[in-house]
Parts: sequence; structure tokens; C-alpha cells
Amino acid sequence: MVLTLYHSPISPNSRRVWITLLEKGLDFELVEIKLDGEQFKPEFLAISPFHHIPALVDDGFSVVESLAILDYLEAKYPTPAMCLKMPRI
Ligand SMILES: N[C@@H](CCC(=O)N[C@@H](CS)C(=O)NCC(=O)O)C(=O)O
Repeated sequence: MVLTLYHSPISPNSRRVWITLLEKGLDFELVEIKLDGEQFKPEFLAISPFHHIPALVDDGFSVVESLAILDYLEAKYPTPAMCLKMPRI
């Protein structure tokens, strides 16, 4: 398993993904994207076509949008659960 998080340290959207990776105890690589134009480089656009961080690459599979990344991580790596689902009453 090779997980890479493309992020910017000041971005709250990046941080929620970063915290989730840490809380789940996953091994991952961090790659900082400087939002001074680096996000428009073709290598990064191939991962994140709308030039947004965060982006997660999992064994070559790219996921963008922080909330979608959190859902992806929860589905693929469910333990420990990061969201308690309450039963409907
Ligand atoms: N809805 C997206 C928002 C992502 C976003 O707006 N990222 C900003 C930084 S916080 C960004 O990459 N900006 C660079 C750009 O628009 O070129 C998410 O939750 O991931």
C-alpha cells in the first residue's frame, strides 16, 4: 500500500485529511504543493485536474475533494472508525 497526500500545511481542507491518516495509523507520504503556481504544473494536474489540494493517491488511484477523501478512507480503511453512526430511532 502506497498512500500519498498532496497538501499545503496552512489548508484546513488538507489538515482534516492529514489528521484522519494519522488517527487511522496509516503509513503515508506527504508532498507539499506550494500554492504559488505549483498546483498548475502538469504532473499535479494529472492527479488533481481542478488544481486543488488536498489530493490523495492510493496505489495509483487519485481521490480529490477533502470530504470525498475522508469517505474513501473510511470505506477502505474502516478501523479505527472516524465517525460514529448513530442508529435511527
Ligand atoms: N472543496 C475542496 C476545496 C479545496 C480547496 O479549495 N483547496 C484550495 C486550498 S484550501 C486550493 O487548492 N487552492 C488552489 C487553487 O485553487 O488553485 C475540498 O474540500 O477539498
